[in-house]
Amino acid sequence: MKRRRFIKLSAISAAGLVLPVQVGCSGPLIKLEGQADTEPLLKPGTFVTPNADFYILQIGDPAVLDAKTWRMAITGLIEKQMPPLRLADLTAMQAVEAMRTLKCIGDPIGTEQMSNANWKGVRLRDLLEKVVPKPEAKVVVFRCADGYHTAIPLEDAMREETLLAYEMNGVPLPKEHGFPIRLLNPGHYGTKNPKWIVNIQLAAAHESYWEKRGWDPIANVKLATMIGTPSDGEELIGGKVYTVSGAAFDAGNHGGIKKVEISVDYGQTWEAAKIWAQDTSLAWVLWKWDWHVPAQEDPVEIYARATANSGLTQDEIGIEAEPVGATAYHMIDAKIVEP
Ligand SMILES: Nc1nc2c(c(=O)[nH]1)N[C@H]1C(S)=C(S)[C@@H](COP(=O)(O)O)O[C@H]1N2
Ligand SMILES: [Mo]
Repeated sequence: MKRRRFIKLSAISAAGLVLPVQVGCSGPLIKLEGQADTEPLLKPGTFVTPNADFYILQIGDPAVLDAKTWRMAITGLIEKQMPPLRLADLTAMQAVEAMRTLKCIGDPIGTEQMSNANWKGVRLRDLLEKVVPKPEAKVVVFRCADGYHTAIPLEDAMREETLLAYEMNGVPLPKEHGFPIRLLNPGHYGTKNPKWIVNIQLAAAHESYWEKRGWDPIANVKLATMIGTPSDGEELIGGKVYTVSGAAFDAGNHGGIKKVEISVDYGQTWEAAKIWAQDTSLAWVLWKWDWHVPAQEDPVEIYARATANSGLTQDEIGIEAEPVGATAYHMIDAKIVEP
């Protein structure tokens, strides 16, 4: 029996504070042709994660901000000054709606710090064009009400997909997810998606909260697959069909997900899973595979790997989460039992 070998072994430490995530709500579903309305036996069972189920990670307690008194100044290396922005100034601008998946850089392989929502907000570049960054400005620094701070390259800030969001699944951002404003930075792990923003500063350079603690300043999302069903240690009934299911995501960094494959024979042979829900490459894909479980008692390891449109396939051997995000594919242990 094989277990994963890592290139680099280090203690697992999550970039953020893990709070309990509840399960069990239903949400809207992006359907592919011939697809049923809900997939209650799959995990994730909905394409859009309901707000109450969306993972939560931060360095301390959520900041509690009042929309009436909240202001966000844009400062630093800019040509034109602008009075601090009020929430109404942002909601009066041209709005953009987009599906985006967030994933934590500190995720050990296959854990569930990955969720997908439908967001509404404004393009960051629409604001930056108003203040006109000086030529020396190379990064955009976000300072947050909980003391968190992080920076992204100006080039990334000017991408048309980079959004300042004020709504999540049709409601104002919940307190836990950054009310009133958070950044959605495509292609990048959660660390680069700051919540409770109170100041935006154009600067030449900046060392962010997690970089000071050893984490990757770039934080590009790596190709990832997660097995949702079965869970580790689950007993599967021999002789029946069991639907193995999960999610895969590359945040568009490798051209999007091309296929997901499953192995139940220690990686000797791979079966194609069916992608049953998807949007752009900035959102996860959900997949499933019906397994005719052999009718004999046996321990079994289930592997799932994704291949991106760039041709990159996840390998059994990879790196652990710290400091740049995990890469190897997901494996779980299950057990076939007699009916
Ligand atoms: N202000 C602030 N923003 C933050 C953080 C934080 O600690 N403070 N944590 C980051 C991390 S590590 C992650 S994974 C995402 C998680 O976003 P979510 O809680 O909305 O899922 O928020 C990011 N934004
Ligand atoms: Mo994170």
